[in-house]
Amino acid sequence: MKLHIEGQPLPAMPWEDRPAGCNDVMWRCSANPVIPRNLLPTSNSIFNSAVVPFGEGYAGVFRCDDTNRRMALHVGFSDDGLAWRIEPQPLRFECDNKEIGEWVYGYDPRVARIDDRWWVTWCNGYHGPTIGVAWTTDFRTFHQLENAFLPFNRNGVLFPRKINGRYAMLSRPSDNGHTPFGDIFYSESPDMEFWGRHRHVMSPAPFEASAWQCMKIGAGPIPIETDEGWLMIYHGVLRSCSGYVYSFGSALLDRDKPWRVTARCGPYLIAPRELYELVGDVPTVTFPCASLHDPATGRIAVYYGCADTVTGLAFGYIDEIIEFTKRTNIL
Ligand code: BMA
Repeated sequence: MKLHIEGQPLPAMPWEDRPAGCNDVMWRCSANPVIPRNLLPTSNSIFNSAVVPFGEGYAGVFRCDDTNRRMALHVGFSDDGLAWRIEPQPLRFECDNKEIGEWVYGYDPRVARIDDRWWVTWCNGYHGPTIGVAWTTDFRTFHQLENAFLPFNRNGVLFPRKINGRYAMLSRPSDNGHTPFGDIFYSESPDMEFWGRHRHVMSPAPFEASAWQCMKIGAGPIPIETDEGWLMIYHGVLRSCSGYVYSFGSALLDRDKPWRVTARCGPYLIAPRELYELVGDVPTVTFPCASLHDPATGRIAVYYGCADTVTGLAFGYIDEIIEFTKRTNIL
């Protein structure tokens, strides 16, 4: 039986067929890195960014660190998902509360469409990193709400619909530094302001079972709903002799109780291998924050930060990723 995948039709999404001779579950775009570090005259690096279908094309919220090495978010637009026009001015949120709306820093955005709003979550500086929440309908004006959690937290990723009547978010409690630990949790909210009913989703894997994800993990793109459950693509970190190595893989979450993991891959989908993933401001990082998919063909394109410097794209088929997740399950 054909897998049912939720989502809006996207037949013209960025895509390349699997290269001849490639046996990998996911493969890289031949134009990688699709977003260079200096797309803006003032950018040191553009990576870990979020894109969504918008109007006739695409919109996004991009992590652009400037040449002061300050972390900022910028809005961008694209006709094809590959060539981006990124606004030179940093995104500024409108907020009723001065204390919450005061900009300190922001990074690693995600964007989820829920009904007729696009919701941005990002790692927001408020006495340390926590999860900022804002919405827009036009990618011009963004309305910022309260931070979802107490510091310290990172990798806040919304589900694309209410679950059991409430908004739902994955996150990863952390510390104020280069967090050497981290589990994924699930939280619910009636209104996007008050978050509770926190549930544990998953911990790093045992080193002996799957070393690329043995130190910390964090959710990546917005989960995709299928009749096999929610497909969650997430990053995992290994500490090697020369530092942290960020790879990504996939897990399946129960549709109604998404804190229940039904399958989790052993091998990674993508790990730092190409020069632009191995060399940059932070070497050996592949960090996914967004994906586009077309339900009818099952195609998925994952946007991922490369070496904290540029942005790459990787392609795959959702049914093959699900089959891989179940076949290599380490639970
Ligand atoms: C994490 C985040 C990411 C970054 C990664 C590797 O803690 O700060 O933005 O890509 O480290 O440096």
